[in-house]
Amino acid sequence: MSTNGHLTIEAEPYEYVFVPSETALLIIDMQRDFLEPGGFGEMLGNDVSQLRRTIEPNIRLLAAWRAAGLQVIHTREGHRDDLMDLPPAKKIRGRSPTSIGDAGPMGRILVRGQSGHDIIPELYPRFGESVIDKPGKGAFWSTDLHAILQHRGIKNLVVTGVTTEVCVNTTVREANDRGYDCLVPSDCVGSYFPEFHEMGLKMIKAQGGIFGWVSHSDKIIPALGHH
Ligand code: C5J
Repeated sequence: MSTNGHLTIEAEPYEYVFVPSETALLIIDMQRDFLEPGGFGEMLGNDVSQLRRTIEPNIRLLAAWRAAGLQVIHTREGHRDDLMDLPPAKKIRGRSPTSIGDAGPMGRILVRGQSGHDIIPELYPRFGESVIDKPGKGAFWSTDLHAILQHRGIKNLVVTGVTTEVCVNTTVREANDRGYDCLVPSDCVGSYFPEFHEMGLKMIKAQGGIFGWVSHSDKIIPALGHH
């Protein structure tokens, strides 16, 4: 529904209202090392099919978002080549014999410039779409994302990507504290652990939308046609 330039999307815990020109699509960490068979995620024993089911809905939403001429921002989790921004605690967490910065199946693991760190070809950023390289789970910490959003007049974020309970949830919480209204399409986010995905979404929309709203790309894409 479109009223006075505002679009209304069916969502939980209640409808989500936004002005398209003040809303960015923020795609979190759709990186080869997390999603592709043979990548770092799978090397750790994770089932990448749980994340790969988000690719098709993200392709559709991104295409509709681009066709509507709206702003798109991508993020990548990773570190400097010299690892000077890698907290020692993050390096040793998990006690894995192979960790961030080491040689992995697609180059050095989560190091900027390596092929495994880059965004999957299906959702590759286009010219004019900002890419935020983030050293942490949240997209705001130690990045210029907030400055970019402020300069571009963004008040609302549609947040997609992986993983639901880690980088998506952390980013939505950071955004919420900075005054952004976040909408998360459930089919466009995913986790290696289905139960964490489900609870991650519940946490966002609980208590009257304590961190934001949850909907589905099938609700968002048709609405963009009215923009
Ligand atoms: C993200 C992670 N992107 N699970 N990272 O969620 O470590």
